[in-house]
Amino acid sequence: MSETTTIATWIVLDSPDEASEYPSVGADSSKPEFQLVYWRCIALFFLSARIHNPEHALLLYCNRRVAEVAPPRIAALLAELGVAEVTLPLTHRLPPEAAARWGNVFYEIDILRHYAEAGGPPSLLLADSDCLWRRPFAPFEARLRAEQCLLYTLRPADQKAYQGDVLINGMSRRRMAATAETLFGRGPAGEMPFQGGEFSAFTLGWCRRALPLAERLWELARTEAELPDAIRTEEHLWSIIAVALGVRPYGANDIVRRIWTNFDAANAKPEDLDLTLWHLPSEKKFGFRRMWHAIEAGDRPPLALSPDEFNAMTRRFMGVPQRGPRKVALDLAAKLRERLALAAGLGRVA
Ligand SMILES: [Mn+2]
Repeated sequence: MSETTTIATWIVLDSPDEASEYPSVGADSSKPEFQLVYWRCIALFFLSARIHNPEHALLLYCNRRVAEVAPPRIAALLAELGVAEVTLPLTHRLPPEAAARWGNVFYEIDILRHYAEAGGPPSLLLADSDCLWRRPFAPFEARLRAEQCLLYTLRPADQKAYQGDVLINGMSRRRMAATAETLFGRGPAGEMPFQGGEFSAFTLGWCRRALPLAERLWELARTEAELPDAIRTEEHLWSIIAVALGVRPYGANDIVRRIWTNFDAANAKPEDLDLTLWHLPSEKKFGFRRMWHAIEAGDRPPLALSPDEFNAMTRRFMGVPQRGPRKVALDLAAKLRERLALAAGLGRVA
């Protein structure tokens, strides 16, 4: 049993009747092209995790057997990297009327429950698959043991419309604060912090304390599925639980950042080069796709890349801190191809 944190991500393969829209990927999450976008992210997530964290256990949660659903080359890479697999059905899904977007994200409750019940590693780090490792996690192990839970808190500058009444992906911060207060007797000291769902790291003990709260919030989310200002995503869950259990805001903000690299909202900056983990939501179909193809076509085995070589690639392919002219041209061409395909009614991933 590893004494270090297990590094995990997840993927849910939706069937056509379960499909929903994911704004930065496409309109139908049951399509193979949609799912391939995520498999490439998973390949690079774990490859970067392994290159920077040779001793850490790696784990993928999936609702199907990886060997049956992953593209064969990606399944082979995951095996070579030593990525373990937990096959876990998705049992927390809001009705389609309430979750036209991001229908899968309450899978994190299934993961919390599985980890709380099955036990195992002393701590779990759960990240979105569209994240890339740039440095080792080891320097933060002691902080995680001391604080029990580290979360990434969005700063007002990182989040459009940050006033209390404004819905952030379907729920206002005012309502999140009131929910924490009403259900768990503890509201925020000042402004309600908004926790990004892309990163959470917690100990087994913390997970066992958080699980009943998550289940209670899930009940509420289901009852309020028709309300305009209610729990819609895992970020609302994390934000409320964090306040209820007194998790310090900004605990992981020097580890990870949500970096926008796309046309109108780019906010990458030189300091991002110091981070341990990059979350790159707008690169799923651009940087991740091209970098995976480059690695697949490369003449060296992926694990032969040194951490520095790998970081040079992620910097170039993801355009952090800025996009080079070649990436700008390729991104524009890819966007244009996508528009043309849509216009032609080919129904490709948008
Ligand atoms: Mn993401």
